[in-house]
Amino acid sequence: MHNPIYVTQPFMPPMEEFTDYLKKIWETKILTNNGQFHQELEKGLCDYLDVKHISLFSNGTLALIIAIKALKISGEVITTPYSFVATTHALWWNNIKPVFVDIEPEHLNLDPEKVEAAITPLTTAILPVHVYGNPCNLERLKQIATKHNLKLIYDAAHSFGVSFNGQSVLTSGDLSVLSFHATKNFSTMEGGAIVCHDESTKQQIDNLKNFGIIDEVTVVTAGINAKMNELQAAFGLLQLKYIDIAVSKREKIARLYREKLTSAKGINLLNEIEDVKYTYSYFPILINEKIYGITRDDLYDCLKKNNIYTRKYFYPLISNFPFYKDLPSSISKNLPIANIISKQVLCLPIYPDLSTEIVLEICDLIVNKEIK
Ligand code: T4K
Repeated sequence: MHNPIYVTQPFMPPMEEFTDYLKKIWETKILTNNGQFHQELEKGLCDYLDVKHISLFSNGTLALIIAIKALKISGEVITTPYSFVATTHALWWNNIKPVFVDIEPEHLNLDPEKVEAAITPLTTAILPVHVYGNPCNLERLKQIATKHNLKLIYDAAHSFGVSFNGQSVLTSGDLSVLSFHATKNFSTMEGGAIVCHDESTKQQIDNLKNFGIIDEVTVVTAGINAKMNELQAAFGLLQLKYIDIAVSKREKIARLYREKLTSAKGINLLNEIEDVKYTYSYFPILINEKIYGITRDDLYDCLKKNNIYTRKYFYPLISNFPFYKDLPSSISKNLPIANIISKQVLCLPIYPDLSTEIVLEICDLIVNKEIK
């Protein structure tokens, strides 16, 4: 049998090229605090992502926490239960009450049509997620946020390089937050970023991630330490050099899955949205056990026996974790679609070095249920 196949693996650039960066770091002895590579990566990402300002962070979760802090959000925030826990944890770290609203069934993002009913006098913001890189309904969410004078922060952890109608999704909302974790399609090992639209917000965010320090004798706010270091930034610069190759390999894998699984009975794929440029960070399938014949969990176990490690992103729902389950908005009757989808979803392996042979093997196992 082949080696274990994981849901993802980072794209590793040639090691010699990283050694060149290491040599420079050893020469200059600058390891962190807005060093040369940090500055180069911020500039490189602004150019590549076609955004005005970006602030790098040591990870995506701290970037989310600071994004919420920077906009002085308080009270209640409307968000999705169908995400990685960090989305809601970032609210908790800001003493904010999460208010969960259900997702729409087509692309599994926060359903804008259900948002307004959840707004109260305490609501100050909306925190949606572009789940698996499928853009949320940007226009509708903007309308609602404007009408009710709410801030709009997108958790764009899955949306590196995604654009809609030729424009980066990161330009939507007040702020967008990226994750550059090892499992993401662009990685700095651990890392993240906030995208904002003006210089003064960027300055404020930079202050918040660096203790509030302006210069040797000036501290303007009670900031935290959430800086990206030079090793992370150097790795990011190399990732950026190879990102288009990495994405095109992912695209090939996604197309092959689509071709082989489209007509599989009981397996549903998410439709791609027209005019979206995808970067294929995840490949979710939904298993309708009545038609497919076995449950999502059975399929997960069977693939595992074949050394293929899929993931149930996102099960359990955030609203079902003990920590959040007693919130009024967590009751399952409020979140019927999210509850159904989280029991059906399975994310299949997708990463640049995944071979065609393995993708075909995975598809065969799923379609023919020839699972030993
Ligand atoms: N918002 C959203 C919507 C997110 O999805 C995330 C993170 C965040 C916010 C927070 O951003 P960060 O603070 O993480 O930057 C993973 C990641 O830890 C997490 O970053 C990610 N979302 C989440 C969806 O998935 P796990 O617990 O599933 O990861 P893990 O360690 O089991 O890795 C999955 C597979 O990847 C492994 O089986 C093997 C492979 N792998 C993993 C690592 C860490 C590697 O090949 N190399 C590695 O170094 O959470």
